[in-house]
Amino acid sequence: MIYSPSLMCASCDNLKAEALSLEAAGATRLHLDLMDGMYVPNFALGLGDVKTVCRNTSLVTELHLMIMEPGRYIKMFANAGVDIIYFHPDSDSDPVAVIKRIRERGLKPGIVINPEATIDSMEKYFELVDHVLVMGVKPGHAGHLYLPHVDQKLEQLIAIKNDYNLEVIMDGACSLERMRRWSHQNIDGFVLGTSSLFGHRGTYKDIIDNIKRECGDL
Ligand code: S6P
Ligand code: MG
Repeated sequence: MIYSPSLMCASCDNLKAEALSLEAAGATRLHLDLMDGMYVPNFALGLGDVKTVCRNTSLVTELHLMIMEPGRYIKMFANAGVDIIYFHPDSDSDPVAVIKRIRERGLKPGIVINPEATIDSMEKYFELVDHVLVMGVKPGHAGHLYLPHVDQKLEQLIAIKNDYNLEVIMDGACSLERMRRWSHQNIDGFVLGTSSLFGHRGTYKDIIDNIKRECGDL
């Protein structure tokens, strides 16, 4: 199972130390949220933060772009050192070209499925990408409530993911209880935010160990 803490929920005063301690605590990937105030009404990490994290971890890094026209910036983010780039297909005029550009840089492409998007409308991208991030909340903020209708879409996606060799990760409102449930249903991983990791009592190691235990990984 992939456990990918979201650095926008960590202490931004010292992202290097946060990345190092999350890695030491047993995180298996690091999730980097980047916003432009246009595609979503918020801002999160910046390019400098992304570079800092990538420079200071040996973990795989996944960049979640919540920006308009992400295709313009693939080279910039590839140079920053990320391994996986997710984008929202409705944020670009030519999503297939974005996927191609990500691959040309030697990175792994992924798409993000918003709560209101149907699996059917996204299926055309499945054979082109390696990763799918399913939003359990509206993108743009941490700490929001899970939207229960996403359950049905996750089930639908999990049922076909092997046909396309896709990795499926849930982002947003991944509580301990929700992760326990989905870990038994062939999901590949979770983004850990305020619902399970940040702002909770205990060390990162204690909390991540407990999550792994609940998901049958320890
Ligand atoms: C939200 C962003 C996410 C959050 C994370 C927060 O737009 O893409 O990656 O950082 O999901 O988690 P939580 O548990 O606070 O909802
Ligand atoms: Mg995210």
